[in-house]
Amino acid sequence: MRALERHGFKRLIVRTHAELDLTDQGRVREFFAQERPEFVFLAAAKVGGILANDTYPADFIQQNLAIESNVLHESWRCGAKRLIFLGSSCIYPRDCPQPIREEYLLTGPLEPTNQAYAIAKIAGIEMCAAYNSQHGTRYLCVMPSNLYGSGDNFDLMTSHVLPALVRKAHEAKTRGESKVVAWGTGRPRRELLSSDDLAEACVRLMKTDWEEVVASTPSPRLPLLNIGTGDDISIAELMKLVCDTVGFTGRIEWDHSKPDGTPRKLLDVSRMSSLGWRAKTPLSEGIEAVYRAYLDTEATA
Ligand code: GFB
Repeated sequence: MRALERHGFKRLIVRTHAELDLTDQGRVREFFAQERPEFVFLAAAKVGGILANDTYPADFIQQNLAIESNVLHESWRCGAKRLIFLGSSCIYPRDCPQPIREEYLLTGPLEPTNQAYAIAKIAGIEMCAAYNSQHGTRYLCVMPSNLYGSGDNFDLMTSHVLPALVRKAHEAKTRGESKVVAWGTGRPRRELLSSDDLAEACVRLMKTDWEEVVASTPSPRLPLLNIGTGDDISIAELMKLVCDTVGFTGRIEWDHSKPDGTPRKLLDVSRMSSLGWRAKTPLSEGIEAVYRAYLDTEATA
């Protein structure tokens, strides 16, 4: 929303989850028939961190398949000009060469902890390609790396790594604890992208001539672009940066009973660079912003 307003778009049509359940086919059909949007950004999804994905695979696959099937189909029926479908870097094979190119999709087994979510998102990519091929739609799929940003989820069981570590370090500091416990071994590496940078990339892509966008993807049958920073960091290094930012000086311990997940999922971002876009938020600034966002939620809790 902030990126669209910054680019001067006025007629923004939005609904909160409470106002419109995108898994409800009838309600989605009514909404699209009534609003007839020209440009659709499908960012809504059932999302969560590694433990949530590992614990609730049925929720992740059922809700995400329903959301994308309803929105992609009704966007076509109402004649939307363009659509951007957001997925995640976990769609790629667990052990594919790094950095990961878009062409590596479906070339190997997935990471088990998020396979249900990944297959739902891969189905969405295939649906975009199929509608483009059969119906002439202009659907583009973008795959961001791990995201952080305002409005993030700080629940310790369902959140992604950065908000979780920020909350854990803050609580350890304010409680005067001597240690903070993170999950896994700390050895996996993750590429952390600001949601504001992702939003800017998506608005720029929507404003870019369709032929130029398609020419930058692997092929019309794979309308797919990675969006990332091009750099990754180990979870252990990330935890050190978070503790420095929060001001926690105690010990960092690792709970090996929790899964590490994919060892690494660094995206090849050369296609987006060739379109003239690069992520610009330094991770240190991002961590400070997440900490400020957490303190704001704490203050209003
Ligand atoms: O961000 P995260 O939950 O998801 O975990 P994934 C990233 C890494 O951080 C894992 C470690 O190796 C975790 O073990 N980690 C350490 C922690 N401490 C914590 C903690 O307190 N909380 C969390 N959440 N992680 C997700 C996929 O995988 O990536 C989703 O399951 C989606 O489907 C998302 O694709 C972007 O990066 O491992």
